Amino acid sequence: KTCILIGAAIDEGQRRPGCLMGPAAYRVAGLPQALQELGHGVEDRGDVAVVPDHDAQCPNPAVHSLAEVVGMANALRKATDEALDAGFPIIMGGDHSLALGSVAGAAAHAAAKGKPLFLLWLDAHSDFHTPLTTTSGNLHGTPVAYCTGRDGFDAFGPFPAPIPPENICLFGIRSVDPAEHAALLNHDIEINDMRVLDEHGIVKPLRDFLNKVAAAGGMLHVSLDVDFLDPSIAPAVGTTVPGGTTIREAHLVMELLHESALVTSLDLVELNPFLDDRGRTARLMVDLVASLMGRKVFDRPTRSYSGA
Ligand code: DIR
Ligand code: MN
Ligand code: MN
Ligand code: MN
Repeated sequence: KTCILIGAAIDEGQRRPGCLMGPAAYRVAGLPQALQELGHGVEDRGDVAVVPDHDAQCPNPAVHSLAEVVGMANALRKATDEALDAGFPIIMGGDHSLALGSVAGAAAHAAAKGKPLFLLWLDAHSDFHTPLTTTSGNLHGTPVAYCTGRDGFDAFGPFPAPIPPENICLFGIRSVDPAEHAALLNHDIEINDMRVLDEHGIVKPLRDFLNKVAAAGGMLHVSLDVDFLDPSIAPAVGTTVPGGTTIREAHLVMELLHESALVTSLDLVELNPFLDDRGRTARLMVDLVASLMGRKVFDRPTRSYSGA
């Protein structure tokens, strides 16, 4: 595979400065080398240039930094769509507001190819606010809602090909705001919160979803928020929530994704290197990407995802 690295240096989708150093931290932590060691080609396209959209408007006064977030979304939508023509895009964030662009780019690409797009959201949070319902005003809490085509995103333009809620899988969530909770009850999104993972483990819920993707012949975008991981192993994130996944669980997710051969694009989001402890979170994220891209201790017969 040719991995296309795209830097999305944005931290305005939330209020704690530092995520804009994420792309640099992934490079310092050796992401390009790890991919090369696995035999992949690597093309680093640098950090995308952002032109803030100062005409962007939103009726909710809580929302902040709309111009910058819309500017990043516009740039990343194009960059991700183009990168999908050339290889496997890995978007190095940056806070989760970047997914307002990356997933839109993947959706545009999938629509042009006549394929359905599926979305796997590895996160402590559901990110299902709209700009109209958010009380924090932090747009990193909104991308899943945008992907389904919900109202309130006028400043971003229409989502290219809204993703049917049943093609979206939230995985690892354990922090949901009241407005998100109410909206999720009205949408058929697959919700694997930590309770589900505690009860059934990682494998069954993830394989069920992957079988759905395979049966539909779909493309699969994976969005990995650092806070999917437990804060004890991944401290470099502004919104830690206790009770996250362990190192073993996270690697297992990545290995299952690799074996499925279904993943077509990836976001790495919310890493705040300023909060890290000697780079351990950045290095863990690099190791997880390596598992997703084929690193393993021993080869095992690959399970096929036929949708059966
Ligand atoms: C919270 C924050 N639900 C909000 N969530 C996120 O501000 O809307 N943290 N996405 O990572
Ligand atoms: Mn998130
Ligand atoms: Mn394309
Ligand atoms: Mn989160």
